[in-house]
Amino acid sequence: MITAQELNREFGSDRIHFHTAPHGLISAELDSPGGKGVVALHGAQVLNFIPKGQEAVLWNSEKSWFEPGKPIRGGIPVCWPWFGSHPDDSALPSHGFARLSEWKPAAAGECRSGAVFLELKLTPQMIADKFKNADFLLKLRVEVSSKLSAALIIGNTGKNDLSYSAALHSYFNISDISRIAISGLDDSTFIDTLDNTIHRQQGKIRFTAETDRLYEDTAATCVIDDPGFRRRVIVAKNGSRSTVIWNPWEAKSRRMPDFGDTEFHNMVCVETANAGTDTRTLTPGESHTLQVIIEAQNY
Ligand code: TA6
Repeated sequence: MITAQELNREFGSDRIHFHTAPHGLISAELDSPGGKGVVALHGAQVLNFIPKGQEAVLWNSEKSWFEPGKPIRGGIPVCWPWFGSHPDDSALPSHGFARLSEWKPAAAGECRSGAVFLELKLTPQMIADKFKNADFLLKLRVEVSSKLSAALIIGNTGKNDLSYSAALHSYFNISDISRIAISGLDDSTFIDTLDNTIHRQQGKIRFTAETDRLYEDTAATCVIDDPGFRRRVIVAKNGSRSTVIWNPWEAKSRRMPDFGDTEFHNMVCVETANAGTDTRTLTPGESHTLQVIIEAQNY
């Protein structure tokens, strides 16, 4: 098991530092002039993004697990090779195995722009036998500046087509779910996954109850307007034609052991996906990049 000390020797710098948290998981701190990012090797999960002079942009549950084989509740979970429940076997973990696996650093450093980057990788050889179902190379490239970019690069290294669904399942830190509004999906069609009905979005999205929607055929940038924090959080994307919007509200929060009963007030998910009709198939040798770019603007 590689140590933070060994990782600092190979990838560390005055802007990149690996450390082992009390719960035993290793994460990297990316410290750029414009802001700071924290990325766990477990699941290649961005845990937080704190632009200079701002509140944390990403949300983390106080009740999150930080254990091998379990998902971390918050930040940007990497959902792959399936989004939601497995299409054929509901006994398999929700949102696939990428977020449950230990990824390895592949590259780290500073971009000419001054952004600080870390690249993590996952191969079939690195995952538990029960998930050995394809030849793939996954990379997650995180770049931190005054913005945060997270790009999941999926490569088909096998001789057969590779089909999957995916999402960068971003949890955002907000002042109060009943005060925010999300724009950008106006007029888009969405599936309300709570009752599988189809609707067209009229105007901004506001929250008064459990909300779990898959917006289809949209490459739109979403904007979370948060008057309580006096800021807009801009969620742009590339390589995605589907966006999921989720808040569990109270009853579902109480059913999740790794989610505080009242934490739903202070989080919302805007998820950058390849899900629903936007699932992808890669031919041998082909790759695809699913990217989210996050920026917070005070007002
Ligand atoms: O955000 C969409 C969703 O599929 C919701 O239905 C909810 O289950 C959420 O993901 C969290 O899933 P998780 O497996 O992380 O508890």
